[in-house]
Amino acid sequence: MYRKAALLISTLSTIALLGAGCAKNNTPSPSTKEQIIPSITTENQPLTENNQVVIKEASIGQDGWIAIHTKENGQLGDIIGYTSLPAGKDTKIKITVDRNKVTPSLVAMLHYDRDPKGAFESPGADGPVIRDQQVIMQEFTILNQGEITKKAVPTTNTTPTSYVGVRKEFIVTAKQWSFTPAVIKVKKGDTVVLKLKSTDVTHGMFIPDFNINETMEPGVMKTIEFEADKSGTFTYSCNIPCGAGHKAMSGKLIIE
Ligand SMILES: [Cu+2]
Repeated sequence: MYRKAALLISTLSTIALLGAGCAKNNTPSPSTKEQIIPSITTENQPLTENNQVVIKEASIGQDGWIAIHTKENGQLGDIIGYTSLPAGKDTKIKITVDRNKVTPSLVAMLHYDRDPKGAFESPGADGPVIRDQQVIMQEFTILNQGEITKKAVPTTNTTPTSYVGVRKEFIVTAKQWSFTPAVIKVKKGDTVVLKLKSTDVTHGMFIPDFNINETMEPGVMKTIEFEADKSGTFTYSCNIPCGAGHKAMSGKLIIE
């Protein structure tokens, strides 16, 4: 146990220090609901067949995100996948990544969800969570890297390639009488992931153009997924009568 703690300290960050402290003293974590210490714990793992990695454990004091970065030549690279991390602690968090960009080592990093809330904006408003001047991140190894076929990247061919859709995730919060975000923007070809939640009463998520008709119960997060296979501006609205302002409760889905 002690040796493991020492190893963690030598590799990374505050989390490791805190973790080791807890392990040695065998006392419960000092975190309270008001003050959750942001942390992330990863394990080396194979990439799953459906291109997912699993984060062992993560904690955050306010709603945020976990982003997976590549690591090349010792440097942090692009974000190749992310998922939302609601305030609190979560375990076994699955994140879909871009298989063609996976590097032998990946880095999981906590990010804030700042205004405009619900959409992951990085680079942009949703910067990394920083505590004691440290970014909260942890590196892990992809054990089956050798089996992952890399797509050949043409270096001399300058023909523009058509847009390859990516997975875009949004946390959509409903409350009397609006949706946040009120505008969701993606590109044609993207996979849209909506994590639906209500903070007051039962609402609905109705997007007739994509055959979506879901209820949003307070306190329950529901994840839906669909392909943005046509471009245009579509309306999403609440279809469960939820009070005086119900009819005005709508948002725009813009697919470019
Ligand atoms: Cu309503």
